[in-house]
Amino acid sequence: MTLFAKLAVGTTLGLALLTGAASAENIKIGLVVKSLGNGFFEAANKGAQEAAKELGGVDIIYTGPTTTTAEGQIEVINALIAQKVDAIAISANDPDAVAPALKKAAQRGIKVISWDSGVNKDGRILHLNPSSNELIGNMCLKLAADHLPDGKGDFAILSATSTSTNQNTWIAEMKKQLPKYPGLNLVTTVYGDDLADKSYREAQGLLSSRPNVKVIVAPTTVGVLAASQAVKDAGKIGQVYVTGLGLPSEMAGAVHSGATKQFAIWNPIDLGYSAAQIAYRLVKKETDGKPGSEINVGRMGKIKVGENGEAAMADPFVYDAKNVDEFAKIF
Ligand code: RAM
Repeated sequence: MTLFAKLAVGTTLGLALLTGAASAENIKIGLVVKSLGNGFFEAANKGAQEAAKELGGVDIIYTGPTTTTAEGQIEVINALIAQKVDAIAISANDPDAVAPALKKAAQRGIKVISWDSGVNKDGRILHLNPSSNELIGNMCLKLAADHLPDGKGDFAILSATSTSTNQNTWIAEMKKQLPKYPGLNLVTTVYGDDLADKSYREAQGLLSSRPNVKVIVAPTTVGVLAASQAVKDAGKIGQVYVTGLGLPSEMAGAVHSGATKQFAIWNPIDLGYSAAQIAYRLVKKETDGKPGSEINVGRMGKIKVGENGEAAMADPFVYDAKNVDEFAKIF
């Protein structure tokens, strides 16, 4: 580009006149989610759209399968390759199964990152965690202990799918850190696949087959909502508590009914915003995203990629009867 063209870029007119239609095309970022219809991902999309608006010349293609399967995501990835997107930012239903399709995308010059739920190292440039995995694991245990008298009793985990990278990582962290909470006894882990009805049935199953379980910990926004509904419908409020990771907008009712006292989450809008920012910076070659690099993420500041090729956004926050309504208006 000539100096004159460079100066002209930035005014729409100059861009159209001097660089032609092809390069005036917007940068296309495919934001692939575990499944459509999940409020958490809808909030993340809000943030991604915000980043696109701020950066200018960016289209976010919000997409995902209708159910939380890797097969569904592979189809979506192939469709994005055919659309010739510039970047794919995926929250994966399986760390391995989606990798070959993502490698194909990378071979065609598409910048691939994972966020929220990771893809194995060879399938992406970097992975953006919402927060430190260790911290999330500890927080889930602390929330469970805080719902029990003297922090003592049986609890069960209601997770998303059994192949979900983020939930599996957090559950592994919970198991690792359990010795810090000697009163807590983990009896079982069940999977609701981030589907409202399956999660509800799994929670019902826990209530009937595990009468000693006093707390259900669901490290998924879909699971925690379904479990609190199941506890309420079973008339077990005050006997069994539900906690974990939830959206204030979805969990306000559960807090007010007493099905949960507290739950946690990071800001999903910020997470989607950050994922879109990172994808954009990679497309623009402002960063290579390699371990050790620092990436500009707009209003979120800078994010550093660790030696393991992963970065973390911010700490989770705890919601209870005092603050849930205020945040319910946001996400
Ligand atoms: C669900 C999804 C998502 C997870 C949140 C906490 O919406 O499983 O991946 O990060 O819960």
